[in-house]
Amino acid sequence: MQGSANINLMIKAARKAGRSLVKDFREVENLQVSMKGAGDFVSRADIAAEKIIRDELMSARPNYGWLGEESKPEEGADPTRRWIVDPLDGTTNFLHGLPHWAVSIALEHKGEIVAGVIFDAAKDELYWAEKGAGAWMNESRLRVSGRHRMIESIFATGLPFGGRGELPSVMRDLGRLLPVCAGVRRWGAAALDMAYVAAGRLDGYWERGINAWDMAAGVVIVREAGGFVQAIAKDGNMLEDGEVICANERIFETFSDTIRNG
Ligand code: LIP
Repeated sequence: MQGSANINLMIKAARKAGRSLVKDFREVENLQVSMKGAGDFVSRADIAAEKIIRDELMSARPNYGWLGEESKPEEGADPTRRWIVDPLDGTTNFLHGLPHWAVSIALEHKGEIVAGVIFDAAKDELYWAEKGAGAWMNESRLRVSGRHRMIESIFATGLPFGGRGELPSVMRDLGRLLPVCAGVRRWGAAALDMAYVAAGRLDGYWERGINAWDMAAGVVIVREAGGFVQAIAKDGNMLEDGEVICANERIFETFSDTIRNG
């Protein structure tokens, strides 16, 4: 599958950052770790990976804006386009030696995510999509699952850490969902949860209290794989609200009703 110049640039940056992260992951016990807030870690690995991505993308497209987890946001000379980047989604997994983390890079144009790359470097699985061109994992086309019965479906979410305020809502969500589905997973990397929905490994995913960079690339990848993605609040804006719900198109309505209305 041939991609555009932008997606090729994003893939190149994700692979380069992925190589640096794999090296750091091998010696993870030697990394200096600091805390940005309760339960929110950062290490030399995240910062080095973000620099690699930023250098690649911003030298090729100096007029685009920038929003990255580990650096200051920047408005570009072209105010309609910006990169949205999480150099290491699943930092807590990474720092505990759990091989479930990813690089996530998205391109937004006029408020819409038009291209996304999620690279699971530890498993060499590269998920990517461009609006109108389908979603892919390495060379294979992605398609969401076909399940339509809640009781046969599995979902993923994130659990708020460090005293974050979403705990009561998440407990309420779980109370509504667990009795009617086949299971709920918590893997700790939002970008991969969305990639797994696109790949049909999960039937749906929702999470409250995350950031634009955790979900941006996943939005276009799930949509291009045939799934639905929305803000949890019906007329909300996912990236601004930091809340997202997605699923295959057959189960989305029942799943989102369960989360929204019980
Ligand atoms: C993490 C997410 C995880 C979520 C955490 C956190 P980070 O991103 O991917 O699923 O539950 O709140 O945001 O901080 O590792 O990039």
